[in-house]
Amino acid sequence: MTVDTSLVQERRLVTPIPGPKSVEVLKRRSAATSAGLGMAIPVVIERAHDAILQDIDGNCIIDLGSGIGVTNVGNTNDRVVARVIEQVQAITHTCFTVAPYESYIEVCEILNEITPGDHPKKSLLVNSGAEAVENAVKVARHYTKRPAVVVFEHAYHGRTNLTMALTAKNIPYKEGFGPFANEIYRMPFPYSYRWMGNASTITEDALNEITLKIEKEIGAHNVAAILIEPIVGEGGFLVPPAGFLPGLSDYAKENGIVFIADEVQSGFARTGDMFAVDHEGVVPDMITMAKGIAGGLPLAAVTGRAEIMDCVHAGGLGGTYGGNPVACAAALGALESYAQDNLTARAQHIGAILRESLTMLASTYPVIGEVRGRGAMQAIELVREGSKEPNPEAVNAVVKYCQSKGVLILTAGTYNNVIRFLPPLVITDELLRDALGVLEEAFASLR
Ligand code: PLZ
Repeated sequence: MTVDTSLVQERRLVTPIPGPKSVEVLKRRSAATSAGLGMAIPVVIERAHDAILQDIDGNCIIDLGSGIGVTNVGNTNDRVVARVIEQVQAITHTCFTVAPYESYIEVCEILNEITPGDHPKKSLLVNSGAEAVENAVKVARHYTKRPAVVVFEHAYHGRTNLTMALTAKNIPYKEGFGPFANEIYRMPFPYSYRWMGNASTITEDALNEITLKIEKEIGAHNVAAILIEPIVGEGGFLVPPAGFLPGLSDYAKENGIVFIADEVQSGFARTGDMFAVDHEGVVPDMITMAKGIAGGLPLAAVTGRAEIMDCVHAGGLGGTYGGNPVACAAALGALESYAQDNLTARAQHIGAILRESLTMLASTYPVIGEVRGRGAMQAIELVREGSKEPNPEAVNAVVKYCQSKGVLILTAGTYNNVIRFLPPLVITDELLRDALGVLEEAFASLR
């Protein structure tokens, strides 16, 4: 069955944002949904395709967030939609641990193939990034028979009890939600823009400090896993300095520690390589994936060394919905798109356009303290002029301006002062440049 999901890839405003129909439905949102849920843009979306979101008032908004790095292959991607329609009519659910189906197995075969390293690998499918991280930690502890987990400043790993403990930032993620899981140890992260030490020795200094802390405060022989985002996502798109990830991964290997790369946000062609660790040739023992994996359907995965993934007794891993057949079909469509539509090259191209334009903005507007990122995962950190003091007010003003003109951008950062760009990798150059023009107007309007 084919359906027409197309939408003209053009920004178009027919009402103010939010329009009258959105305002009405948003009243029902407030009345019916938990106040604990945030909202980046106050409009109600009716349909979407590639990089355009159309709201119920008919406004067409440029999406520079991809639903937080999910719709890398584009919203309502044709390959995803076709496979989902076919699958949902064939099987809606059996539970893979009750009665298996082939699409789950096929997704795992592909993940075992495309994740870094040519050692034997095995995979597990679950529903969300947080669940993938939880399972990676569970398996690493079971395998090593050790309790401790090493994580980093600025890290984000999810909202479940264990993953809140793994996450660094208190408000909004942790405030009032404790007590948290124990045996989690947080290490400094080499945030180069805010590093107090010597910039030229940041990698060695950070690694020395971390390994010393591990030796003195935990004991390396007690550490099951080192868990790290190869590019810190929610924490503000922090790219670790060259050599840091390889150094950390070597240290893990020397000490029998499972090295887990959380690629939930940085994975699936986003950074211009299939995975962010690929840029430095780092081969993690386990990798957690979600978001871009299935073009928007809820699916997540853990892939790891076969001997690690197989250490658990049968029945030790699972879940009712993990690897649902419709989500797996979507993943097969998305994975086909990564393989066939040259999306790593597109991410590099988008990255170059973003980088050039953001660097130019930074040279005109001193409120932009730093431009950073990799591929189609770029960010700007806003500060008060002449200092590095975080400037979340400027972020809010820029975001509001962009929204009012039909451009959706997302924020990030421990200090709430980062604007991040995560466009669908299928965004056209014209649409991206149009959005960047609006961003420039937003900065001009700050003055
Ligand atoms: N690990 C690196 O980025 C999810 C969070 C959105 P889930 N990031 C978006 C929000 O406000 O809840 C994320 C991530 C990294 C794990 C996760 C968790 O993934 O699919 O949201 O559980």
